[in-house]
Amino acid sequence: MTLAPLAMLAGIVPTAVAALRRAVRVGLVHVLVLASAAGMTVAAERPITHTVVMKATSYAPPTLTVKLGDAVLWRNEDPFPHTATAAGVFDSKSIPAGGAWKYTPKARGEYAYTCTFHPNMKGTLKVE
Ligand SMILES: [Cu+2]
Repeated sequence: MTLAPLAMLAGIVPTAVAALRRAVRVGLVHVLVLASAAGMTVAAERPITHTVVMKATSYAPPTLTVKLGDAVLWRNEDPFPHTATAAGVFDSKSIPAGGAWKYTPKARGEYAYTCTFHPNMKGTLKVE
């Protein structure tokens, strides 16, 4: 009478243990997947260089958002010079036709800039 439940228990316990082992393995796999996903995110957040094209007397894109540590390259594709100038913050001076100027923002903030030769050219650099 007491042997039957014991036998049942003996059959169930190894099954339960196996199920538990499986669950732990699956959990470990999830932890590894999450860790590698986090690793990829860290890799994607390394400083990069963004490009703003100066063409047809405008900046493209007109608004650019970067992370602190990233660099911005203004590339002049017009046949005449431009500047990227945020008074008191940064000033490319004259960038000749076909030329470029690279700048790495020093602080977070939102910087409106313009071209000193063409005041209608307006851009915004957001640094997060
Ligand atoms: Cu200009």
